[in-house]
Amino acid sequence: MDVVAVGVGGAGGRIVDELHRDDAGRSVSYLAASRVFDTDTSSLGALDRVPSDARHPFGTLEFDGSGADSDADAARDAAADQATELRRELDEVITTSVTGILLVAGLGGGTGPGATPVLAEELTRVYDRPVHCVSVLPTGDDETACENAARGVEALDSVVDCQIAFDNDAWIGEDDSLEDRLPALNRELADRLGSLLVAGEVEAASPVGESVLDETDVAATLDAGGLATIGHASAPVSKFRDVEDSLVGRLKGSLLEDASDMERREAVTSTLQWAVRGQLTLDCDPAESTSALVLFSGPPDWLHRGAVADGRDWVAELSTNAELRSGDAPVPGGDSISVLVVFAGIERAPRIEDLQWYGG
Ligand SMILES: Nc1nc2c(ncn2[C@@H]2O[C@H](COP(=O)(O)OP(=O)(O)OP(=O)(O)O)[C@@H](O)[C@H]2O)c(=O)[nH]1
Ligand SMILES: [Mg+2]
Repeated sequence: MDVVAVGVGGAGGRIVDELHRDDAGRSVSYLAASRVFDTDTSSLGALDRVPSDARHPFGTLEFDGSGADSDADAARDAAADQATELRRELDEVITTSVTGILLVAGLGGGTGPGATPVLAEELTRVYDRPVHCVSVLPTGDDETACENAARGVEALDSVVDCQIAFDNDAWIGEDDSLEDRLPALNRELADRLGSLLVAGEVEAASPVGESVLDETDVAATLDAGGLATIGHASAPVSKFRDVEDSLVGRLKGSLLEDASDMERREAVTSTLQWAVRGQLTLDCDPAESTSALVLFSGPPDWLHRGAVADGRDWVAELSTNAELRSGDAPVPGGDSISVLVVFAGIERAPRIEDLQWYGG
């Protein structure tokens, strides 16, 4: 897809910053442009990759440029007063080639959950493009944050096409400090979003897979609405070579085309299982999804046809109620195998039910 990413609030801005980094490192670009809106001018100033003229403070009269301090109602009112101005900042970048608008916000503070639904409503009113939101959920120890998030998820549910959820709580160990972990979490999230947004965007010169996803498959998967969760795993193919750790072994290991049928099968199967059973961005039961997507990529020799077909069947069985789209993307000369899975159209997930208890 070719998206305009719009960060709202501190977390939104930092994640859009990471999307720029991710996009710059890929051979095909998915990021047409970005904008970041915040009530806090110092958060805007601390961004790295988002161009300066793409950073816009708002609500400066109300908040004096120092953020909404978790007051989501006040942030919503400030955004509503300036909705037209904010949307106009996007007019010049939402060109005909743009296939979607990706809002990004942490829903535990004030600016994110307050302003994002207002902006989403304004954008869906004016543009005939899908509007998706990356909704970051707070950790479980702060009541105000949980209440803001519960209300934010609900307000966004009625205005955006789909919310791709990222649950900080599931990604932070008991002894971790959130602050220390944020850069790594933002990188991981940007990497998964990037992998999804480039799925189906192939370089002209690259070989075609057995079954190919195109960008309309990504849009159609997210079109299921509700919540979406992304799983991803990647492993060097050398990991699946049964070679002793010796010089001879390493030389042998570099001859990837020598991999046995069993090694190639194992590489596809275990990477898929890590993608689904490792850490999804939001924990959920795939059986709750109404649409799903799975994409296998790696060196052409390693995309074992039988294992890819079995893997697809396995995902279809887990997501029994979902329409499943799948594909493979050969990466000539690549040295790792990766699997991306998406479950969308989810209405129920344990963490969302926890949050609803606060927002009820
Ligand atoms: N994954 C991730 N989560 C973040 C990050 N920064 C903050 N969060 C989470 O998102 C929630 C909202 O934080 P911010 O985005 O800073 O809040 P805000 O929208 O700027 O709202 P105010 O500062 O109150 O105006 C916090 O409760 C954290 O759980 C980030 O960089 N990455
Ligand atoms: Mg802030």
